[in-house]
Amino acid sequence: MFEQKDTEFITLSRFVLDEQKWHKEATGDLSILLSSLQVACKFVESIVRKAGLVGMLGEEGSVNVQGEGQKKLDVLANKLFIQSLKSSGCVAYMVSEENKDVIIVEPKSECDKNAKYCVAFDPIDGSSNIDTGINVGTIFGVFRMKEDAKNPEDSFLVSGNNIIVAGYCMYGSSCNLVITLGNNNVNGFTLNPSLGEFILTHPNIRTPEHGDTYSINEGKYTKWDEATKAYIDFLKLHQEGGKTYASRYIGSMVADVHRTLMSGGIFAYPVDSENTNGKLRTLYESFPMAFLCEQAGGKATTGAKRVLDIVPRSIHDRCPIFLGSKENVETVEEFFEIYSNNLTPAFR
Ligand code: AHM
Ligand code: MG
Repeated sequence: MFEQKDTEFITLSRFVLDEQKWHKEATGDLSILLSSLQVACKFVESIVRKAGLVGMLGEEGSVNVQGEGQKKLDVLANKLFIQSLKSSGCVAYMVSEENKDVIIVEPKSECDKNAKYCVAFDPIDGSSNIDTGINVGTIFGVFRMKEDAKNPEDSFLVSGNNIIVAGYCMYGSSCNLVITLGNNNVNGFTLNPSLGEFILTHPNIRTPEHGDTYSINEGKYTKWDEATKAYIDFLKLHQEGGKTYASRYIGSMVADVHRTLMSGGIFAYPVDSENTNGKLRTLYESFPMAFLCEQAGGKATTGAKRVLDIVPRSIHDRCPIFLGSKENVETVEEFFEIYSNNLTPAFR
């Protein structure tokens, strides 16, 4: 577990190398892969920062596999991540929100033929917010290539319990990269733009057991299922020591989850009558965030089951998600159990 002393400056590169030291069997490939992700994040950060000045805001004019209009920054950030990960020489397959099919990396050398990692990512999440200067982010999850895989998809169509690294980079008032390699250890790094280095600023992030903030697109209330409606009604009526819950919704998953991870509470994107499986994509949005949240002591559920127990049926599958503080998520689970059993809610 990483402890930081007041006088130390731990860079992300140094942190990753230190992690490698603890794994005698490590070949160094994962460290190289993480370094490539780090470079891509810095690249995207520098572009997001000046996008309005260099004509990089607005629509590209194309539509992705999800049927969503692509922003210029979506397209550029996607290229940067693909190029950077290809250059690492340790990635065999990638899945991106912006690409219909699995991206297969052709080995450039004999050495690259041993590439064993698979990366799923959303290069710019929350991109509908880009043009108004609101926080956006990148989300990523790393898997091992499946040994008995018959085709490239197979390495991704596994339960979330197979994820080995998850993280996000938030491009906001500061640029924050939050990452976990498991072991109940989540660390946050802040980019020092003058040095071009991510410095450990939030060692061993722990999500509070309970939080009094909820984060959900409440404009969809009439389209939610009964369990979600009842849960949100409960939060509004429920007061602890005269204190009401606060509602906070940015509409950028990275920013909403970052706040939830740091300060506690709940973030949700449930099923609604238009998004019958929820909106957020299982592989590159829900899985990495659920893994981060659990590793920080929180929980993540669809309402009916633990998010990381899902096995996606296709690479762009979606799932409903409620994540955050352990106690808050357990209350969600109780509501869903009551409504699935048609019991009378005891909460009111
Ligand atoms: P995107 O990947 O196309 O940007 O969509 C995902 C985003 C999330 O960041 C956010 O939680 C959600 O969509 C917001 O959706 P809505 O505007 O329906 O509330
Ligand atoms: Mg997204």
